[in-house]
Amino acid sequence: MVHTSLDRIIALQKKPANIRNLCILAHVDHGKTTLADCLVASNGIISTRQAGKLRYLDSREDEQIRGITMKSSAISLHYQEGDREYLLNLIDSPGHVDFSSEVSTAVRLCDGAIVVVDAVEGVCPQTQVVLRQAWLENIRPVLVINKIDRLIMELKLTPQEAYAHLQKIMEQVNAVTGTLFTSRVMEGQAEKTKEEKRNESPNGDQVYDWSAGLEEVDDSHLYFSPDQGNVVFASAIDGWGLSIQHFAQIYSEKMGINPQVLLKTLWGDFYLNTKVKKIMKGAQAKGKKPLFVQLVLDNIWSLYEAVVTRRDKEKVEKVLASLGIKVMARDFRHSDPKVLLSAICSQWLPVSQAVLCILLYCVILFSLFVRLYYYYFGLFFDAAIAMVCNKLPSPLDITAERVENLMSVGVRRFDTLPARTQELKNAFLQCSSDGDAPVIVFVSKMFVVDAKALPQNKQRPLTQAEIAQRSELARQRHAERMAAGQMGTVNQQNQSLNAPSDVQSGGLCKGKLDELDTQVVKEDKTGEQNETFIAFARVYSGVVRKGQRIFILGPKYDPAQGLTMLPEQCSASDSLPAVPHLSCCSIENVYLLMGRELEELEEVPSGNVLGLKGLEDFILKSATVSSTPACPPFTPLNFEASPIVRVAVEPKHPGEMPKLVHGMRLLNQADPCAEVLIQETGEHVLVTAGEVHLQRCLDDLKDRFAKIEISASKPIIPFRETVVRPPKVDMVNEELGKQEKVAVIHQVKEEGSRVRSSETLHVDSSGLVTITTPSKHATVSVRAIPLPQEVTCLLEDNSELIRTVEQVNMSLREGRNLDISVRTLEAIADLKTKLESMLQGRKWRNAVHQIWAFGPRRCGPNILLNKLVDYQRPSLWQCLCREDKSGGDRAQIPSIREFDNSIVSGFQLATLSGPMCEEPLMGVCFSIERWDIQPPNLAQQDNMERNAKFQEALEERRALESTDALEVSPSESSQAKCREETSAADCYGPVSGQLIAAVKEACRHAFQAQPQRLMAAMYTCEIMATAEVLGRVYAVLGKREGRVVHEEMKEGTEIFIIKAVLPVAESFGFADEIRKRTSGLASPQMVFSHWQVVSSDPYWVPTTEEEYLHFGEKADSTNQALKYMNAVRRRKGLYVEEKIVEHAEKQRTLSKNK
Ligand SMILES: Nc1nc2c(ncn2[C@@H]2O[C@H](COP(=O)(O)OP(=O)(O)OP(=O)(O)O)[C@@H](O)[C@H]2O)c(=O)[nH]1
Ligand SMILES: [Mg+2]
Repeated sequence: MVHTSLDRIIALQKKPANIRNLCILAHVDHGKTTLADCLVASNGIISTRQAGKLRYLDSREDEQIRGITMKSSAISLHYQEGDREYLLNLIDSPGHVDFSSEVSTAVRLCDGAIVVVDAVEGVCPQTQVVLRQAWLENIRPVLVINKIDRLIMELKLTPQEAYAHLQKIMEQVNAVTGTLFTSRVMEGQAEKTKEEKRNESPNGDQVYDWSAGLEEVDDSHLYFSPDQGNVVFASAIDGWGLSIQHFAQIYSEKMGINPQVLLKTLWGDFYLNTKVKKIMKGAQAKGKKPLFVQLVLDNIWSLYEAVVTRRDKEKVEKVLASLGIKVMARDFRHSDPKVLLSAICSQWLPVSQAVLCILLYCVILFSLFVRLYYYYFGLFFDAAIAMVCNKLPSPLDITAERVENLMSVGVRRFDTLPARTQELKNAFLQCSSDGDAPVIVFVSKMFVVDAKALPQNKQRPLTQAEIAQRSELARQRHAERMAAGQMGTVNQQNQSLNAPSDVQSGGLCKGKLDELDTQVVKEDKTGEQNETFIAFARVYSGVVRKGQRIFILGPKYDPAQGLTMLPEQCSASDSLPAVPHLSCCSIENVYLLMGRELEELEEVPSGNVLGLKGLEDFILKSATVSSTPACPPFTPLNFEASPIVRVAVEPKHPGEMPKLVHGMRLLNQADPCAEVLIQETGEHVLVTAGEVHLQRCLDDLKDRFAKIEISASKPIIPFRETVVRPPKVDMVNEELGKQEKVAVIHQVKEEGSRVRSSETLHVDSSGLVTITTPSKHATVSVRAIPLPQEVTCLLEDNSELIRTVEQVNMSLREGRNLDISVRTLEAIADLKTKLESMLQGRKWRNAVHQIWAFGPRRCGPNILLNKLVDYQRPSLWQCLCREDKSGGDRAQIPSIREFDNSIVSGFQLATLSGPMCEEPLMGVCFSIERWDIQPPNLAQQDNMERNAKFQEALEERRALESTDALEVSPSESSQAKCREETSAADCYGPVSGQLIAAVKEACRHAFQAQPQRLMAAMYTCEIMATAEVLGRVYAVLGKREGRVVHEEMKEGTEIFIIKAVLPVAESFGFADEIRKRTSGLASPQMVFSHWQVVSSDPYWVPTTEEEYLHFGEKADSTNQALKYMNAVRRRKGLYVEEKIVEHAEKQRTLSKNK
C-alpha cells in the first residue's frame, strides 16, 4: 500500500500493453463505489481503514448526502504483479437509472468493465442494461459478486444454500449475455443468408440451411464462470474477495492435487472423496458437498461465525478440529491471540502461503479481527486487480470490428469512407505514440471543476527554502515584538528614539511578509474565476500535448467534404478555409484524472484516459478531436434513458434572467443527458431523465452555474393525442347496440359539423373533412383513421430509420447520391415488410405504397396517405429501388408537384400540436382522399387574363364615358366583381401558403370528427420489497393509478420483485412516498416505457339515466382524461371550459354559534 508517485504513472502511460482502461458497472447500490474505494486504498490514496466508508469517488456533496453516485469519475491507479507493473484507469459509474447516460460516457472510453452484482438482489434491471451497454460497445466484462457477507449475516444461508444461490446468480448473468450473443449471431446469420441470396446464380440449385449459426460459433469465452478466472466473490465493505485461482493454488499445495485439476473442479458438481482421495463428479446426485462449499465457503462461514456472530473460543476449537489442527494448550490459553494465531498458521499454512489462508482458518478473537481485516484487503486487491489485469484487454487489443463501428457514423458504412480516412483504422489498431502517429481523441462528456481545484490555481506546497525564509521572518518579528515590549516597560520615554530603527527593521519584515501575503491573495483571486470545463476523453492514437493545435470534429462532420475543401497535408495551426462542423483550437492543459484531484501533465500518450482544458467553446457535450481532417467523427453514444421530465424554470428576481440563461447553457454542456430549450411561449425548459436527475440539475443550476435563486414549475408532463375506433360499450359498461352506436356517433358528428360547417369547411357523416382555401384555388378532403397499435409502436421505435429514409429521399430529389450501407437498406426493406404485414384489410389496401410522409418532424408515429387517384408521386420507398426512378415523377404535371410540399407541411403542423391540448399526435393516419387544385401557373394565367379583361373593360369604359358619360356599360357589374375576386385572391397570399393552413385545419377537423383520446406516458417501475411492506407498496401503487404486471419472489430470499406500470403524470413523489411508507425497505427504479391511451373520453358527458346516476351531472370527478387535458390547457394558457361554482348556494357553517 504505497503512495504511487506521479512519475511512475507517467512512465506507465507510455506502455499501452500495461494499461487497462476499465469501468465499474452495476445496478444502483450494488457496491461500485465501495469496491472502487478498496482499489483506491491499495494505492495509498486513502487509508484502508476508510475504504468503503469514504466513497472517495463520490466527490459531490449531494452524492455523499444521498449515498448514490451521480457522475462518473476516473482515477489512475498503479498495480504491480510480480515484476509486471500495470496502470489502471478506473472509472466509477452511477447505477441509478436517471444517470444511465453517464454510464454511456464511461463505457465508450474503456476496453473492459467490472460488472458488480449484489449477491442478495442478483441481476436487476440496470444490471441487464449495463451488460447490454458493455456488449454494444464491444468491451469485455468481468464479474464481481459482491456483498457475500449479506448471505451469511442477513439471509443466514448455509454454505450449501449460498452455493446454490451463487450458481443461480451466475446463470442469470449468463442468460443475459447469452441473449445478447444469440441475437448477434442470428443477425449475422440473417445477413449472411441475404448475401448468399444476392450472389447465388438464378438457375443454381438451392440449398436451404436450417441451422441458426449458433452451433458453429464458440461462445464459451463469453460466459462468466469462476473456472474461467473472470469471477470474483467479494464483500467490498469487509474488504475481502476471492477467486478460484487462489484456492486452487493453496489446496494444490496442501493436498497435493494438480492446480489445473483443482481449477477445473473447484466450481461445479464435484466433490472430494476422502477415502480414495480423489475428486469425483456428481456431488449433487450423491448428496455430497460440492468442492467449492467444502473448501471455500465453509471456511468463510466459519470465519464469520467465529468472529462476527459468536466471538467465542469454543467455536474456534471446532474450527481447529474440523481442520485437524492441534494447538498446544499453552498457546490456546495465552492471553495474546497472536500466539494462538501463529501456532495454528505455522502448522496449517506456512507463512509463505497466501494471506487468505491465514485469514480463513486461524483462530480469531475480536481484537484480532481488525488486524485480519487488513490482510483481507491485501487479498482483495490481488483477487480483483489480478483478474482485471489478466482478463481485461489492453488498448493494444482493440478489435478491428470495434474500430469500424466507432468510425462508421449513421448511414455511412466503413468502406464508403475516403481512402485516407480508412487508413486511420491502422492508427487505432497500432495505438502508437510515435511522433508521426495522427492524434485521435474522443471526448465523451464535459465536466465542471471548480477553478480553485485546478492544479495551477492551487496553493502549491512551500519549498524548504520558503519555509525557512518564513520562519526566519516570523522569528525576527517575534523578537522585535518582544524587544519592543521590554523597551516599552523599561524605558517608555526612549520609545521615540528607538522608533525609527524599529520601523526600519519592522518595515523590512513587514514588506517581505506583505509580499508573500499578496502572493497568496493573488492566487486566491485567480482561483475565483468561474467554473472550468474539462473534457473527459481518451486518446486512441498519437500523443496529446499541452498547447497543441487540433481539429474539433462535430458529430455531423463529413471527412469526404473536409478533405476536398482543405489542402492536402494541412494542419490545425494553418489558416484554413471554413469547413462545416470543423473547427480548430488549442489545448490549454492536459490533466491526469485522479478522482477529486487533477494532476497537470505535459503530454498524454495513446491508450490513456485524460482531461483536456480549453475546449469548452468548441464542444457542447461530446466530440472527436484529431490532428487530421481525415478523421471521421465517432459514432454517437448509446443512451439508454431518454429525457422525459420537463420543468419550466425562471429566476426569483426577473432581473436575473441573463444569469439564468447563462447558467442553463453551462448546465446543458455539463450534463450528457439534460436538455435545455426555450419554448415558443418564451419559457425556459429543462428536460431531465427523472426526478433525481431533475433535482440534481436544479441544484447545480442554483449553486454552480447560475448562482441565483430560481423557481421551477411543477414537472410538465408530456401527453400525446390520438383517435380511436368508436367504442363498443358505453360509460357504464353496457354494450352499445349497433344501431345505438351508429346513432351516438352520428349525433356527435352532426353536432360537430353543425358548429364547424362553414362556407369553406364541410364535415360529412363519415368523418371526411373538405376544406377550401380562402382564395378558392384549392379544395382538399381529409379523413383521420386510427393506426393499429403495433404500427404506432413500430414507427415510434424506428424513428431514426425513418429520418434516414427522409434524408435519402431528399438527397435523391436533389440529384445527389448518398451511400447507404447494405444494413440500412435492409432495415428499411424490413420496416416496409413489417408495415405491410401489419396494415392488412380492405381499409389499408396498398396503404404502405401510398405513404406520403410521416410526422411530426418527418419521422413521427403518424402517417399521411395519398389516396388520390389522379396524383402519382415518387414513392417514399424509392431508396429501395433507386434504379427504376419513379416514372410517376415525370408523368405528373410539375406544377401540381409544387404543392406536394405544402400538403406535407400542413400535415407536419397538424401532427405537431393537436386540437385537444396542443400536444403532438400519435398513431393517427390522415388520408388525403380528394383534391381539386388549380396549378399556380393556371391560377396566375387566370389572374392575368382577368386583369387583362379588366384593363380592356376599363379602357372601353373610359372611351364610353368620354362619349356618353351617363350610359352604363352592361358588362361593368361583372367587371367589378371580377376585380373584387382578383384582389380577394391576391390578398390571401400565395396559394402554397394557404394550402398549408388549409391542410392543417382539415387535419385538425378530421381528427375531431373521430373519437379523441389522450395518451399518457408510462413508466415501468421495478420495486424490490420484503413481504411485510408489500401491502403498503400496493396501496401506494393503487393510489397512483399504477398497474402491477408481474410479481415474483426471489428464490432463496424474502424479497419480492414487483413490476408495475405507472403514468408519468402520477409518478412525482412516488419514490419518496414508497420509501417513507415502507421505512426505506422498498425503492423503485422507474424507466420510461411506452405511451398508453387513457381509456376515458375527455369530452364525454352523461346522456342516459344510468350514466347520470352513475357519474353525476357533470361527470368531471371521474374523468381522468379531462383532468389531464385541462391541466395541460391551463398550463399553456388555452381556454378551459370549466366553471368553479356551477350552482352557487350559501354555505352553512356547521358550528352552532353563528
Ligand atoms: N453488506 C454489505 N454492504 C455493502 C457492501 N458493499 C457496499 N455495501 C453498501 O451498499 C451501499 C451502496 O454502496 P455504494 O458503493 O455506494 O453503491 P454503488 O453501486 O456505488 O451505488 P450507486 O453509485 O448509487 O449506484 C452502501 O451503504 C455500502 O455500505 C458489501 O460488500 N456488503
Ligand atoms: Mg456509486
